Amino acid sequence: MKLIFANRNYSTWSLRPWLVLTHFGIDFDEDMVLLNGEGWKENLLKKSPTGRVPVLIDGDLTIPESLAIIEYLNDKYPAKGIWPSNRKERAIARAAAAEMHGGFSALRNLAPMNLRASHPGKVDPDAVAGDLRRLDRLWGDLLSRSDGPYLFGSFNGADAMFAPVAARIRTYELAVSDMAMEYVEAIYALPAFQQWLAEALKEPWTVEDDEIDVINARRAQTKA
Ligand SMILES: N[C@@H](CCC(=O)N[C@@H](CS)C(=O)NCC(=O)O)C(=O)O
Repeated sequence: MKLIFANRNYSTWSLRPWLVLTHFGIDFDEDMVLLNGEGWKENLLKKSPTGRVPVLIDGDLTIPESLAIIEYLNDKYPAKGIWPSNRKERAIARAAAAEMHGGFSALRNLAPMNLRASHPGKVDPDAVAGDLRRLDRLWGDLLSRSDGPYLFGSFNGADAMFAPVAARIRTYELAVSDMAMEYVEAIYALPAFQQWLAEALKEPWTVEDDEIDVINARRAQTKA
């Protein structure tokens, strides 16, 4: 089984299935592609039918979507607990994961993951206030039910989906509840996350489109 993924510093969708594979001790090969540099998109299109990553390849099967990869891993390794074993809990976990996959667009567009960076105050708080309110509510409800430290007690697929949000909260020092902050710390404490972070910090590449100063300058131009 092989996971094709991109720049660890920036690639949120890559991080999610990589965390599941690594945390649950599933053996896999890595194939890293770049989201920067001459011909990067052509290279990506040669490896991925969607021109995007992550892609999981298992024999003759190609899965080019993060959430579908996590579902496949759960199907293939049902005893690992990638989703909760209880049917209702599993439905709640899947709903949270799907909400992350399809929602939180302000956070995703205006606060790109940039693991090496520290940019407090550079994200317009009003623009992301609605997403942060929802996050506080969702994480708060799930953590109160599970008693933490992860959304369903121990780390699972839902936490993998939200891990890049934890990184954004740290990088931009976004204002969230104390409970959400504790959850951010729990994500950072996960050995698999630390492993990804350590590799990310070694990367020399810059993806301009994911740099907050570039995003803010573009927003200012559009408003002018
Ligand atoms: N819906 C896809 C999104 C994948 C995605 O947008 N990946 C980014 C990297 S984080 C990408 O490949 N970007 C390249 C591009 O937009 O050309 C998923 O969940 O896997």
